[in-house]
Amino acid sequence: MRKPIIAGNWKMNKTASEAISFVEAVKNNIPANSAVDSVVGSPALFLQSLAEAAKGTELKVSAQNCYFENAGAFTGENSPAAIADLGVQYVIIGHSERREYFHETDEDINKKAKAIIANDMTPIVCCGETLEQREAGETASWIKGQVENALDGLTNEQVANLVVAYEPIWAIGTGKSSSAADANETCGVVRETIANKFGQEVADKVRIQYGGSVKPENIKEYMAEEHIDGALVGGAALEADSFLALLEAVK
Ligand code: G2H
Repeated sequence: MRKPIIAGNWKMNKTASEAISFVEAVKNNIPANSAVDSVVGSPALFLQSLAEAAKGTELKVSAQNCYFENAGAFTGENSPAAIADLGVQYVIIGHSERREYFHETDEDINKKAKAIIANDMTPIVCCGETLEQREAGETASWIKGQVENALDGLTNEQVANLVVAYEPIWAIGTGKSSSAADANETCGVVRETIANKFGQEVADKVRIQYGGSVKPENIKEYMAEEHIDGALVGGAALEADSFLALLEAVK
């Protein structure tokens, strides 16, 4: 049985006081004996205060990005070693917004995955196709390539313990969610790709999230699908009430 994982991705939203208010409102209200991992993905600026505020609770903190070197002359970047030292447990990598606006490549994402794991954190590795690719029937081959490249060189154990987030780009922040059946089909492609490269046992363990306009009203449909083990949620994870409603829906 794979434990469900719900991760909020705030993107570039909130001030420091808004971020802390969210964590204070959420951290002690996570469903008791929760059968779901609850994660909040914050801008780097607030990671330290959020990790301190969430310490000892069921709420875990995620960065939205990091660099792949631990230290050096990389002006403006954030070290995975320094992020881990704050008590942060997850890092989202390869989000389509980072690939598109900041020109991140599969190779960067692979290096970041290795650096995150080396610092005892869990990568949430994003993949997803554009509308043009979907309409051209290229979704499966594109996702297969992204997953193979992102995970290249990792051990079976490392892959079994990470999280993959499938986010069709055309469903991100648009209100146009993928149907649960379509999302499941592509999450199945992710699992099959992992099975072919790392073996069925690893594929059975790895957790795969769906992301793209998930909200409390539709999350149950996704979670009912065979290959969907959680959600990466943007807009509907910005407010504490909505985030808690997502957790309640899957507990
Ligand atoms: C997809 C998702 C969060 P939203 O990017 O990663 O955002 O739920 O707003 O579509």
